[in-house]
Amino acid sequence: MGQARTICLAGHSGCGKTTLALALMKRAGVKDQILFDASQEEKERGCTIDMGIGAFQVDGVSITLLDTPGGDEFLEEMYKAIPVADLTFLVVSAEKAVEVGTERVWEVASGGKYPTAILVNHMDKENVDFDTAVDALRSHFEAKLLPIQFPIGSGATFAGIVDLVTNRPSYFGDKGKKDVAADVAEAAESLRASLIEEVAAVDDELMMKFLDEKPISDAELAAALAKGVSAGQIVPILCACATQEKGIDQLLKAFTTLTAPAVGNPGAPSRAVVFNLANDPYLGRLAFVRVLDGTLHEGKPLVDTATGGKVDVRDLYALEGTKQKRVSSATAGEVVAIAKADGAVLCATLALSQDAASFKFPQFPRPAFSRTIVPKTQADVEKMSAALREVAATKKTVVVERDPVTKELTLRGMGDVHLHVIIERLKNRYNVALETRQPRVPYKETVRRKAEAKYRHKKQTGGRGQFGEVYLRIEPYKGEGGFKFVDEIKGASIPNQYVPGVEKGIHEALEEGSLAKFPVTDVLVAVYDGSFHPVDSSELAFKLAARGAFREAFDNAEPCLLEPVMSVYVRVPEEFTGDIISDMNGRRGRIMGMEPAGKVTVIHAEAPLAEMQSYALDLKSRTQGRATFHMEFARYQPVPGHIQEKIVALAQAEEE
Ligand SMILES: Nc1nc2c(ncn2[C@@H]2O[C@H](COP(=O)(O)OP(=O)(O)OP(=O)(O)O)[C@@H](O)[C@H]2O)c(=O)[nH]1
Ligand SMILES: [Mg+2]
Repeated sequence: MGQARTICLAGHSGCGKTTLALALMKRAGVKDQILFDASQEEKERGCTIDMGIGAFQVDGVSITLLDTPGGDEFLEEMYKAIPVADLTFLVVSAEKAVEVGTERVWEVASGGKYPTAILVNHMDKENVDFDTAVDALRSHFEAKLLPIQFPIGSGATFAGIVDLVTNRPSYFGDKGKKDVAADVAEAAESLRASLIEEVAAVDDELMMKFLDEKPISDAELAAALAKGVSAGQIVPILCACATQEKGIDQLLKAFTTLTAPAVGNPGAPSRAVVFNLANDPYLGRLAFVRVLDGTLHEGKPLVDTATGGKVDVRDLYALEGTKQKRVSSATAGEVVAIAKADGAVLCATLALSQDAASFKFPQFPRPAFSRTIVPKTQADVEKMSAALREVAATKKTVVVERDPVTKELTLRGMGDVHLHVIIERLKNRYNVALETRQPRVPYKETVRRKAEAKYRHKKQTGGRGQFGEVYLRIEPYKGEGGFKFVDEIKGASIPNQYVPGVEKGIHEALEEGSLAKFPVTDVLVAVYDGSFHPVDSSELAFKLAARGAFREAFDNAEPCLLEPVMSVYVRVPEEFTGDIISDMNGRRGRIMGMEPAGKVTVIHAEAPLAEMQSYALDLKSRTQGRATFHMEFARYQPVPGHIQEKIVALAQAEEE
């Protein structure tokens, strides 16, 4: 992957990533308008929502920059960008280096295992101090954090940077100026000494020289540093001020000097990874890929290694700045977009053959905030599903699904802001107007004890009448599928040809219980007797009789409501555990276990879905956004009596 590098910018919201990206591209000579934060939804909010992708050249090396959002509900962009980047710059503010978003990036980057560097931005702000920021970072993150730059001045007097690898100062305004104040020189000297020692510690050859007190050249130090950074052993720290474009040249240089040329194989069969999908009004589904091996050629289809599905590589586009430019091929290391890539899905590995190795992404966050979506007009109903499908295909953390019990269409995402953005996007791009509301809880109904009933369906209307009589028994049942039908009919009291009608009637009755019209589950129904009429009996008559008998028996068998219980995992900084546990108790939750995981605790609890529908919002405000959670369906359990009464009363009120 010699001459192409991918650099990711990640960090807490507002730390200046997009400002930096713009400054970097401008400085690298991009002349066209740069389309970052350019969607209507981003413009309205003034923050990044979708990964921004831009490309430019630095010293003959093609750089692709991935600008990710810091907002916690748009977290998936980081999960897609960090793994494909040669280096991730964790951007922090010199004012407050460690914030929620900083911690989150660190977690996604597996504590620096994906090659990571830190950029201390906001160096122009009043009273900031580089050393203080470095100390804060060091006390939070366990890794070899090494400044490779030292700022000359800070705040209004941030005037230049000493490069600790070469021990040379450069001033932003005055290129010729080379002298440094004694205190800066001294601080830089001591940081450089520890840089050499720490870098030597991860490089055997350098270590030998260091121990033998032989001179180490700047080039040797730089090469060992790049190796250590690429291996995730060293996290270098740099500084800048994005708004005044200070430190930008130095940062551009670092994109190439801190990343060792990767060992991708340009001669190998082509293989690429889809790390981003976008919808372009002209180019259709745009699949951004990073080529891992070999060369991608226009017109040569690839297969998805997970499914074997074919993906046509019709039109290939490279980026110049943020503008698309047609190309006919792309080699290992490069980032290109495949247009009209209908068969491509997020995170897929595309290769010549299905046995090629798949590129691994970390486990994505699981969206746990659901809202029911309701189209505003009939026209919206028609356009809705295609638009929803397209939007959901571009995001791992947006799921559209139909609840099998309530039949409602739900949109699941990371939180209310996230879902709002999706709804706005559907309006802005597809002209589909949707409303959202809290989903109905998919309750079910069952019985607590055995009961019997008989029901005679008899109608005499002019010509042929209807007649069927069914005796049945209902009882609680724990077997598979939640239902069992037993034929205990003796002596043909119900002739064989009518038994299917009986079964149908029962199945229909199961669809809506008599408590609150929720489906009935966990029941066994045995039909043990009945009677028929040689002329008037029919399958329909027996269906109606069975339905009637079922309803009567159900009402007599102490029917009750069941509710879905979720298995919930909350990751929370220790200081909040007490609060989270007591809140969980208030939600009728049960704590199942607690496990420390570094500086956070993972609380495992079970709680009814009815109490968890706004948890994403509540948890955020309770912990200032420092906790995350996900939940999955565990099982159904009976609803406590007093709550059941309320639900039934509400259902009856709705009925009227
Ligand atoms: N004083 C000062 N302000 C800055 C600096 N960098 C960025 N800003 C300002 O901070 C605000 C947010 O900057 P963005 O670049 O949008 O922040 P971001 O990190 O991309 O934010 P998200 O996209 O939400 O993650 C803007 O008003 C910038 O002008 C800096 O170095 N110094
Ligand atoms: Mg941004």
